[in-house]
Amino acid sequence: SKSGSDAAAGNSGDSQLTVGFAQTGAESAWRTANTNSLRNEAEKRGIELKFADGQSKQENQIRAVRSFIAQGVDAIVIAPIVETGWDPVLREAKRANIPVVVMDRTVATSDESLYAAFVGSDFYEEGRMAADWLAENAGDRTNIVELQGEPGSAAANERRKAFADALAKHPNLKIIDSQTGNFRRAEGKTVMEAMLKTHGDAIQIVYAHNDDMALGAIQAIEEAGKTPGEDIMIVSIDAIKEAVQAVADGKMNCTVECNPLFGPKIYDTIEAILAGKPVEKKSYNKDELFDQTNAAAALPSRQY
Ligand code: GYE
Repeated sequence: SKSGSDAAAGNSGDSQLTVGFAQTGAESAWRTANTNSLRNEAEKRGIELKFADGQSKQENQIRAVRSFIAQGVDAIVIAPIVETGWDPVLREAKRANIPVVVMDRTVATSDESLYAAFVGSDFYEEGRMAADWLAENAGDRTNIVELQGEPGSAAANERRKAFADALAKHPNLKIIDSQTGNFRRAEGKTVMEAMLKTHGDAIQIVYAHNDDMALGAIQAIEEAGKTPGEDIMIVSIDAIKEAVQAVADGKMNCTVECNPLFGPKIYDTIEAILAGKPVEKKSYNKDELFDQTNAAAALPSRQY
C-alpha cells in the first residue's frame, strides 16, 4: 500500500504514516460504521492502516497492540473492549515511544500518561439522557427491563450507572430485570424472549444499551404478539439509521445518538501528536436525541 497513492501525491514512502488499529470486533452496526470511518479516512489521507479485529476478546487486542509495537508503527489506536487490564501493554507502547490514542471506550488506568489522548463519547451523559426522556414520556408505565452491553465495557458500565442514578430521582420508574445482550442483535432478541416468558405483561419499558439489542428485542416483542413502541416502550442508544427509522415508524420511542464517525478526529489527533503539537487529553462528541418529534426529519441526513 506504500506505492499507489504516494506516487500520485508525490510523497516518498518514508513520509507515509502507519497506524495500527486494535478494534473490538464487529458486534454491532455502530461498530461497522466506526471501522469504515477509520478505514475511509486513512485512505483519503494516504495513511497506511493496519487493522486488527479483536473478535470481542481483550487478549486478541493486546496481542495486536504488541504486534504493532514490534512492527514499529507510528501510532496505535485502541477501542478497548473492557476498561481494565491495559496498563502493561500501554507501558510497552510508551517505552517504545509509540503514542496510543484510546478511542470510543475509556480505559481505567492509574497512570493517565500511558496514553496520549482519548477521543470518544460521554456514555454517562447518554444514559442520563435516556432516563430523563423516560421520566418525561413514560406516562403511567413504570416497569423497565434493561439490556446491557458487553460486561466490563465502559459503554455498558456508564450507561448502566447513569440510568440508575437518574432513576433514583424518579421512584415511579423501576428496573425489574437487567441482563446482558453483549451489544448484539441476536442476543438482544433471545434475552428479550426469555424476559417476556418470565415477566409477561409486567414489562412496560425496554432500556437497551444499544440499538442492535433494541432491534432484536423488537423482533421478540412482535413474535410474542405485542406491539413495540405501544404495548412496550423502547429506548436505546446509538441512533444508527435503522433505529432512527424505527423511531419514525413508531416501533421504537427514542434513541440517543452516539456518533461512531471518529476517522477525521482520530487522524487529526495523531498528526498533531506526531508534530509535537498540544492535543486535548480527552475529547467528547456532543450527542443528540431522536424521538417521534424529530426522527423522520433527521433521517435523510443520518450518516450511519
Ligand atoms: O454503543 C455499541 C457498540 O462502545 C459506544 O459499542 C460503543 C458501543 C456502541 O457495540 O453499539
